[in-house]
Amino acid sequence: MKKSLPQHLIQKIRQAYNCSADELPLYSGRCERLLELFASAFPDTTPVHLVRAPGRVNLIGEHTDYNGYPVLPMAIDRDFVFVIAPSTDATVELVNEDPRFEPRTFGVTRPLTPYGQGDWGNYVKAAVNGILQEGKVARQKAVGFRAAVGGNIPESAGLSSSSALVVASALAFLAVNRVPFENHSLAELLAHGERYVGSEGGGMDQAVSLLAKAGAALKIDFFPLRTEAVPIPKRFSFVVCNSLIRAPKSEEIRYAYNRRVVECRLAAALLSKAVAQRTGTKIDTSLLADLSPEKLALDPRDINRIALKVIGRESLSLADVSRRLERSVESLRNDYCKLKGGTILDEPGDSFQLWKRYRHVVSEARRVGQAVDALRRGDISELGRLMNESHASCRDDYEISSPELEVLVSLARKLGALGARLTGAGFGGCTVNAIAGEHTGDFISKMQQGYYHGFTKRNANRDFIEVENLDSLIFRCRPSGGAGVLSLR
Ligand code: ADP
Ligand code: NG1
Repeated sequence: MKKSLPQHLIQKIRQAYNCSADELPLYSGRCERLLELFASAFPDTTPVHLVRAPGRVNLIGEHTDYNGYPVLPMAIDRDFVFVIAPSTDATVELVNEDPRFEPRTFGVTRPLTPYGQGDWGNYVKAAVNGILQEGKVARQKAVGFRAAVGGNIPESAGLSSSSALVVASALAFLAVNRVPFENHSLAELLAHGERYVGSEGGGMDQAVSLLAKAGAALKIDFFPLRTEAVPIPKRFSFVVCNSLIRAPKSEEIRYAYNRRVVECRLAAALLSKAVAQRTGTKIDTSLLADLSPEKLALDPRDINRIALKVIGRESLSLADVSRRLERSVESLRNDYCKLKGGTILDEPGDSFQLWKRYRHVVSEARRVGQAVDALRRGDISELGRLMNESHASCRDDYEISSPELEVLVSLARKLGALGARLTGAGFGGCTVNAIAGEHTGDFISKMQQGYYHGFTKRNANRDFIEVENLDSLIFRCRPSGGAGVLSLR
């Protein structure tokens, strides 16, 4: 039976998506479908809340978050929506509108063992586990929930479908347990909580999903988490293009991501020792942002010189780093190579690339500050220039681009993008393109023609997405508001 939404909810949905009355059915229709799914899966239960958590596109500031440096993402109008009600028996019961994701049920009063790697239920467990471990909800008194789940964020594409799922799950669990929370501390809790799935991610995705403001990008600083909305002029347009290469955080990509986290920690350890020797102050950190020119009150050129001297341009083995730090390889493994859950990252066959990683992170951090200024001034050309520089640094120094992403960015620039860069973790996934608003339609249709219609599978070993619905592969992002819980009553 068709379920319609109460009027007060329709108004709130309009606000959340920052949409016009004409566009409303697109969003409200989804909620209605989920109400129907809930009714058929749980016929004896009345739904109580609607939970929404958006994905994001990162405009600039890639792989800076776990180094303590800022980022500049915006939440997008692709999200997770849950229709929920409390359960009566301390279990979480999930049905998903997408049949690829099978129903999941788990109890919340016992320690939560993960499902197999890559299982969607792990992101829900990650949220519940994080909240229980922090003692926000007492395990023995915890109430579970029943949820009809719908998500339309392209997955494994650098648009943070996983974190949006974690955030929606956390809000659902807190809502049924009637636990109040503060968004900044919840974002910090969930950034740690998501490591339950095995990658050492930073805190950008959970923070923007929870704290975004409609119509704006969000500058995020870390340790402690601080956010500042930076309005996006209406004449700017940001278009996402999917490279058609899936970048799931399964074995290979997870290793490549975690490896970079470890490389940055080792670079910070070397640099902090050298700076301490030079200034006579003891600094013991594995966070590059603790060694910024502002924090050290040193000229950036001085720090750069010290870094080049202590790190050097060549790749380094753990044994090399151990000699330079005068510490055992074993202690370095424990202090810098340990991942969540205690596993130690294997040393890469081609050794660690510390100089390139360091150079990317500090230059990217500088670009984020400049990009915030450009956005505030309404200078889209300058923002685009910084995005192009960021892409080059991600490709050459951080080595997270792919042949398909390269084709996409160069085509986009030829077709009028003022800036084009990979977005998110990289290794595939999407690009983000800065376009002058009036050219958006033209840009999208030319990109469809140039990339998607002519796409050939160059390398049969890659994990491709089939070109079916172009609207989910190339689209203009609407800067949307952060996650929330709406009452259905
Ligand atoms: P991303 O960059 O999108 O966060 P990840 O590879 O880290 O990519 O996470 C993607 C995972 O999130 C998927 O493998 C799946 O488990 C989960 N996921 C994404 N979309 C959905 C969905 N609509 N329903 C259920 N789970 C989803
Ligand atoms: P995506 O693109 O969602 O996998 C990851 C990290 C971010 C950040 C970016 C790179 C997670 C959950 N997210 O994002 O924290 O480091 O890569 O900028 O691991």
